[in-house]
Amino acid sequence: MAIQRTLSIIKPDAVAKNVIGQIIARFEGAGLKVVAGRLVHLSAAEAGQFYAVHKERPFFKDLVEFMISGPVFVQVLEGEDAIAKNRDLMGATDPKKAEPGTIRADFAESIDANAVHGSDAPETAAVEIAFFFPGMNVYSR
Ligand code: IDP
Repeated sequence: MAIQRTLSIIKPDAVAKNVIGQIIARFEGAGLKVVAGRLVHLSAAEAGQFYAVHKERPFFKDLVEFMISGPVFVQVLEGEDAIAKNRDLMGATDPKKAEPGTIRADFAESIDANAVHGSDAPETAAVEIAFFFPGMNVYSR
């Protein structure tokens, strides 16, 4: 299996709960490395651009409002099969349907406030990483 990079976002609900470290510990425990990371408070334009793929969906406005409701922690995770591994650790989009022991089962309240984002494919990972970390700000280690 190849070494991959994926974009992970710890969303405003989880940042407000002060569980950034606990969530990162899940990634590290599964063998993923944080190779870039920072807190950012998105503007509505940035959140809308990031989630542009969903702009026709009925939940788009609520999603953007939620994503700008407080700071988020954006990070790049690197490791074997990082994209799928991160998605497995996150659990299902709706925390009520997420497997016990997943990040969303343990830290998320609702499908709107669901603690984390993770890229879903190599193409989206590349675009999403470049969105937050253009240029030289990602370090392999
Ligand atoms: P994902 O985050 O598990 O990849 P996506 O389908 O890409 O899920 O949706 C992006 C985000 O939009 C979700 O994490 C969730 O916050 C929100 N979302 C998705 N579906 C719904 C819905 O049916 N109602 C409300 N919010 C939704």
